[in-house]
Amino acid sequence: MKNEKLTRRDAIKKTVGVGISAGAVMSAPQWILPVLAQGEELVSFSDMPEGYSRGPARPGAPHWLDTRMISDFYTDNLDFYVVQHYGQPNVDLGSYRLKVTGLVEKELEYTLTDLQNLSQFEIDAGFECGGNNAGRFQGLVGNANWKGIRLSTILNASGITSDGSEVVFFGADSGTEEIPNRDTEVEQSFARSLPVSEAMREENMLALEMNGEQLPQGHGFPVRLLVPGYYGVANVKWLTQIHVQDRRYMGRFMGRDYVTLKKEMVGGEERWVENSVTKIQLKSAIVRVSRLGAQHKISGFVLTDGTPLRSVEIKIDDGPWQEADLDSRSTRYSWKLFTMDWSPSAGDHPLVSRAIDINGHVQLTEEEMPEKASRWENHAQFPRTITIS
Ligand SMILES: Nc1nc2c(c(=O)[nH]1)N[C@H]1C(S)=C(S)[C@@H](COP(=O)(O)O)O[C@H]1N2
Ligand SMILES: [Mo]
Repeated sequence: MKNEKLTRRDAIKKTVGVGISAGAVMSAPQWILPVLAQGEELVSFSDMPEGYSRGPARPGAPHWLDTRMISDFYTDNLDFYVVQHYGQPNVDLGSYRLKVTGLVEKELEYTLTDLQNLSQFEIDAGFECGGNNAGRFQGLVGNANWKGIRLSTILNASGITSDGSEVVFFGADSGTEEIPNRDTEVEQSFARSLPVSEAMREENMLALEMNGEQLPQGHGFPVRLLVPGYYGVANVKWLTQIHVQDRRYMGRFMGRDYVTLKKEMVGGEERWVENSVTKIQLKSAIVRVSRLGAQHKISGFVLTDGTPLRSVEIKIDDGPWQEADLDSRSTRYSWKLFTMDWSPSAGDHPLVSRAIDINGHVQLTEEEMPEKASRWENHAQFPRTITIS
C-alpha cells in the first residue's frame, strides 16, 4: 500500500526526470506540474476563464485546487482543499487532551502520545465540501491516504451507556454566533455529530497522518475525525472532545448550516424538507482533457458514499453514453478517477459524465434533479465544453 503511493511531489520529481514539454509547462502553474507524458499537454476548457490558475494553499487560508491538475490518485497535502469556518486554531501539544465525556461508563482523556500508542490502520478516502460547485470547477475536493485509530476503539474504551444515542465531536476552533432577533452573540465551537450506530462504523477514524505525513495544521493537527463516505463537513478537524448524549445535537453545522433544503415527496405530499449534509451523493465530474498529438484523453473523478459503482459514462456532443475506464487503484471510499481516449474533430464539443451505482442510481442532470433551495450537495451532471483547434 505505502510503496504504491505517489504523491504529487514525487510525481513532479518523476515528471521533471523524464523531461516535460514547453507547452505543458506553460499551461500549468509553475509550482505544481501535473503528471504528463513526454509531449503531452493540457487542453483548455472553453467554459473556464482564460488564464485560470490556482496557487498553492496559503497557511491559514481556505484553498481549492485547479481540478485540471488532478492526475494523481492521492492529492498532495499542499493542494488538498482547505475549508474552516472559524479560522485555524493552534493546538498546544503540551496541554492537548482528547476528552471522552457524557453517557459513558468511564470518561477518559488522551494525550497525542496516548493516541499514537494505540493500534492504527490506514484507509484511502476522498471527499468534497458540501458546498463544492461548478463555480470553482469542483475544486473543493481531494483524496488521501489517512492513518489513525479506529473511532470504535476509543468509544469502546469508554463504553457508551444504554441511554447514549448521539456522539458529538467538538473542534478546538470557535467563533461568535449571532442570535436571531436578539442583540446578542455567543461563543461556539465547531462541532458535528453522528448517531451511535453510525459512529461505531469500523471505517471511522481519528486520523493522525495524511499521505504518510503528520496531519498538517490546516487539515486538523493533531487529530481529526474521518467519516469515510461523508461530505467534508463531517470530518471535524482539531478534535478535542467526544461527547455522548441522549438527544440530537442541534449545533449550527448540524441544524442550521450545511442543511440541504429540497423538495421531496412526504407520504404523497410534495414538501420542502431539511436534511443535514451527511453521506456523499453519487457524483462524477470531468475535470481534465490532455492531448498527445491528436490523441486526447478525458479524465474526471467520481465520489460515492461507499456504495459500489456500476460504471461511469461520458457523452460527447450529443452522442451515445460511452463507458469510461476506472482507475484500478480505486477503493470503496476513495475517489475514483476515470479516463476515456478520444480523437476529436476540430470545433466545439460539449462533454459530460454520469456515474451509475450498483443499485442502478444514475447521476441526473441539473434539470432532472429535485428542486433544491439551498446551496449544498451539488451532485448533478457537470457539463463542460472544449474547443479543438
Ligand atoms: N474543527 C473544524 N473542523 C472542520 C471544519 C471547521 O470549520 N472546523 N470545517 C469542515 C468542513 S465544512 C470541511 S469541507 C472540511 C474540510 O477539510 P479539509 O480542510 O481538510 O479539506 O473540514 C470540516 N471540518
Ligand atoms: Mo465544507
